[in-house]
Amino acid sequence: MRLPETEIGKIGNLIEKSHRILIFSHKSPDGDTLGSATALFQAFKNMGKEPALACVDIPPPVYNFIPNIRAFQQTVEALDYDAYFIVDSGAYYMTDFHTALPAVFDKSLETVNIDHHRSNELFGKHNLVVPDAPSTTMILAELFKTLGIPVDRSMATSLLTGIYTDTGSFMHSNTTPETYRMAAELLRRGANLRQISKEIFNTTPISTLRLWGMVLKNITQTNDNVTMSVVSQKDFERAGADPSEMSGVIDYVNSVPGAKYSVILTEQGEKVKASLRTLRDDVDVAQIASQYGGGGHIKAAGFSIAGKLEKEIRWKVVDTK
Ligand SMILES: [Mn+2]
Repeated sequence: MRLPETEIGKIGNLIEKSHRILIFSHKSPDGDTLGSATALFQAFKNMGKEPALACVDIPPPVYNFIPNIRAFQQTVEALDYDAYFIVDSGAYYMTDFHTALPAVFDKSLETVNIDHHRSNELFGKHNLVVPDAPSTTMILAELFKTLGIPVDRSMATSLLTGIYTDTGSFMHSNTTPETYRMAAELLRRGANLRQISKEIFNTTPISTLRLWGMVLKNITQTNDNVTMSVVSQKDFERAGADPSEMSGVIDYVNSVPGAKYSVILTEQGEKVKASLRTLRDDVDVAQIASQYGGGGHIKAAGFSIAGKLEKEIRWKVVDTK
């Protein structure tokens, strides 16, 4: 993993001269976007600056252990900051602030886009996009090192959370020797591994277990060896669960031996969201997702289309218009 030097220099200068800095996480936030944003927040606080955090959605309770997580605001009053950081967001619409705050995405402000999605649209004035990084927090850990910004205990926990969640606890193929080395360094700096593993991997609310039960019950295999499952709006209601509780179940669906890839279709309002995963080296799910206007990584991607799920002999997506 190499950081582009000229971009690093510019971002370093921007940090130096900025005092009030707003950091955006993406909608439906995960451990990586929340870990990235809170690590930056703490770094800026330690430097005597005035950072703020924004995310359209309230972070799911499972991430309550992340330092600074309660500082997230769901609305932004005015664009009167010196700099804006957008983390772990592959496209301008991922923060869901593009309608309310279009100026953040037209390069007229001092915006920094830090991300590891191959499909990143480079919407920032500055773009630190490293597609082979396993997580955005990994890019930030490197950035802090390069710029000589000290990583304290709280930042270490935030950064390790992103590495943990985006590598599926060091099990996904994006895990490299460098990932382990960085994790070791973050542990040395006091990252709270026990809390991360307990809260994220060993805590499952009953509503989540009920929801996963429905996902597993609905599994089918297509003729061309794709493992598929679906969750309807009704399933969420029956389980008393919300869409954020889907996180993790795809790894079970994606464990069928020899499957080409797996996909879970989730009905969310007037949209159907698809999550794709593969364990095969000859399949690129980012490319499949891009055919439907989505994107992501080679082994983990997704897209979303307007429509509802309707059960026939097989599940299919129908247009509601
Ligand atoms: Mn990520």
